[in-house]
Amino acid sequence: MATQQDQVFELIKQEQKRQSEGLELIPSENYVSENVLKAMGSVLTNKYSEGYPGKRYYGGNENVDKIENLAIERAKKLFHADHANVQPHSGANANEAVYFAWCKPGDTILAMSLPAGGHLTHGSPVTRSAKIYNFVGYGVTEDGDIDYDDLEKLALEHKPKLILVGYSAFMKVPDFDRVKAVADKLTAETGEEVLLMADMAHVAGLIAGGVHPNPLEHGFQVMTSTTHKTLRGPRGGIIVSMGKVGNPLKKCERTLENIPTLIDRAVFPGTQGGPLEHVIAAKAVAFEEDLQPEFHSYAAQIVKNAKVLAEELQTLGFKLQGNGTENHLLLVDIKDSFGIDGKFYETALDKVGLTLNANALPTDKGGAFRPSGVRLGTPAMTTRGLGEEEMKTLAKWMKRVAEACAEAGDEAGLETKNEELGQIREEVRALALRFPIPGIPADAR
Ligand code: DSN
Repeated sequence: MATQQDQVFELIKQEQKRQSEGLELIPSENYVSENVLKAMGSVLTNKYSEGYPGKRYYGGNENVDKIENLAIERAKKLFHADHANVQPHSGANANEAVYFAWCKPGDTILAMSLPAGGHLTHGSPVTRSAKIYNFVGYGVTEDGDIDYDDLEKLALEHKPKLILVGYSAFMKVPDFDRVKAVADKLTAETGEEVLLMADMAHVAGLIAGGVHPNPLEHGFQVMTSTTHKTLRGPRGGIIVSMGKVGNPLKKCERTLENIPTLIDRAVFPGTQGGPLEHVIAAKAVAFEEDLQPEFHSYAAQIVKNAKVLAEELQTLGFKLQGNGTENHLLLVDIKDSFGIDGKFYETALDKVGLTLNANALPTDKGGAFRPSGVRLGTPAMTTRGLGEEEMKTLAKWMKRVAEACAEAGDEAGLETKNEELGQIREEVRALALRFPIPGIPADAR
């Protein structure tokens, strides 16, 4: 009989097969390189290193210090930042640390609301942050852009300490200058500094690859991100910022200039303990990969693929929020396009090896479990080498599955479509196997 450990490795093998034989359309997922995997699976996981390079609370950190410094320097170079904190365990932790660095309990934070396309950690009532700070949510216009007039009106009315631009289901390029002008107007009125923060988790790789503006070059002081989406690193978070870099072990005044030091103190000891140095090493490896010229081509191809996919889907009758995309992400109104809900469509696509997620639309009536939309994107497929031709093939499969769903009526009715879905599954598998995933041994594909 297999031991517990054997079962884990068997399940990892099955996951390798699932990833190899299907296509990943979830816009927040990607595939890391073999070197990123190697760094993550290293002995660095054995080490405690609370504190920062040169200022640790444990001995034996001479190698870890050098690794963390490499990650910091590479992140600064990628985003043209004065400072980088590479310790956040996730994007959620990164966001929480920034709120904690700058705001006091009860302070107001203005962020895009979740239904409009914002993120859970931007003030959803179910989160810890929302119990500490007073979040006010701005919306999007009918064509899917930020409602800048609404943002300005709410800013002048609620006088936030922090304005946050960032999102999980948004396909436009934000006008950072416009938001900076709102913050300046607010400061002129109140005499108080306003922190401008951008959560660029979805598009950080596009920024690093030079195909999306960098908020730090448009008057924002802080940018948070996950490292595992378009940046193609390990699961984790980072915070890059502009300002004076001080000693993180010493208290400092709450001013915009001191933001880098306030953030360091908010990450450790404010909100986290020991950093995950094996993950930080993998971040350093990924950032070096992101600094290479090939990464610029990769980022440009992500956007090109997304635009082709959007056009092809529209030609086939899919209605897209925002009438297309300016980045890596598409939001499809599947209810309006084919009369089926997003969860049903997600389930049917899973059966053919195409993975995406059901997603609420800004004015959705379907609720969180039966939303009218699905969200998809091109970063993972582009890493595997799929190009414009494959995007057209993908759109056709999506149409066939949508029609099968419409004819089947509901999940139970899909049984009658087994033959058609089985045929599409074989076509998807054949194409997927032509594009190997980095880091997966050939015998596991
Ligand atoms: N869960 C991520 C996404 O899919 O967008 C955000 O944290």
